[in-house]
Amino acid sequence: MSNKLMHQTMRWYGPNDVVSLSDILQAGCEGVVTALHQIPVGNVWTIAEIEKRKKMVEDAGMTWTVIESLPVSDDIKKQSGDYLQHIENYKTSLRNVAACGLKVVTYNFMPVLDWLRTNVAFELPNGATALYFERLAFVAFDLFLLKRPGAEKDYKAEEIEKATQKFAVMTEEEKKRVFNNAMLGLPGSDDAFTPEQVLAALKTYEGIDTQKLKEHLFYFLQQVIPVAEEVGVKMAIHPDDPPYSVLGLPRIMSTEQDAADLIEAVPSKANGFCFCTGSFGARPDNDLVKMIRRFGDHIHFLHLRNTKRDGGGNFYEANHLGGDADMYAIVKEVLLLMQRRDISIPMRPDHGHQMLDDLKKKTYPGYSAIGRLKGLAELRGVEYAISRTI
Ligand code: DNO
Repeated sequence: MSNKLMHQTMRWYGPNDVVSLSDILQAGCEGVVTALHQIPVGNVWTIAEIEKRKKMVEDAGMTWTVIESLPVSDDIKKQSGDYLQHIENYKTSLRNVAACGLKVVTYNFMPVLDWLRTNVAFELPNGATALYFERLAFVAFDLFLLKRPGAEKDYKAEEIEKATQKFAVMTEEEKKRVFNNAMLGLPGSDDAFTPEQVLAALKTYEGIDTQKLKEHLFYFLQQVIPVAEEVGVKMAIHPDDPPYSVLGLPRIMSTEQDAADLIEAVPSKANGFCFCTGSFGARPDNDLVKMIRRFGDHIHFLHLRNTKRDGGGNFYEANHLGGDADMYAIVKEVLLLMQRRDISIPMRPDHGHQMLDDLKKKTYPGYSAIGRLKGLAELRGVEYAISRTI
């Protein structure tokens, strides 16, 4: 019997991406994961725009397998302003993507910022670079660079003390780097946020705690999941990255309990996950294999990535087969899951080191061609080997 293998993809940021569709095809991908970043968040994705992007991918010999992301507006997350209209627009977009034959839609419910790192070019001993989150540098950024009002309430006295010491010895260049990295705009955009914009956006979340944000997520899902079911689309929430509160903002998709709450709130196969082993894996209390087993029926897309944590709340992005996550056990569990469900789940090697010729290029942080190709090739080998023995 031949076992089903994962459907291999890479993220493509669109026509402006320095990594071309041909590069992705050569890496061995069958599909790409992309989004219409040019459409403002909250607006409808029209069939014409979706078809245009789909054709580009298909002309290059691949399929547009997953949308990452169809973003959810901050108004929906806060239930403010035009949020009801945005939800209606989201439903229309779901109908439109389904009409174009697309089946999986990734989104996240992180307020204001998407993923966050303090250094996007952390030099590894071998000369390649990785994405890095350094807790004290982040605390120092929050307290002394962003100067968020009330920030000191979110940290322990000891942590503030250490961050103060750290800040005192940080060079101007380091300060600038932490600042710029924390202010990076949304994926697919080259525009960074300004501190004023971030502080103003944070202020609009006053009064929205974890409980409220979860209620807003569940309300959103109650509205859109019936449409997703009707048109045959699977929704896949991406976990918080990093998986805990940052800048005083609530985070609600960080733990196994959060994942269980999501499904319980709107029980449907169309309500599921983009299971990101890098994001969930940055917390030592998330047992990734157990979570795949528990939520398997709701896993519609996989981000395979590995992080290496230390005791101090820091982590860097390790090799795909290195780091704290047991990639062998994860891939094996995914193979068993696909065997049981008799499907092929789309995956992408999430992020990659900047290495070799790519060190000279400017790609979106984490999205170089060679580093991801290396990750994909290693994962593919592990998967192939395990598939022959189960
Ligand atoms: C970062 C990505 C995230 C992800 C979104 C999904 O590299 O994993 O930006 O695409 O959070 O909505």
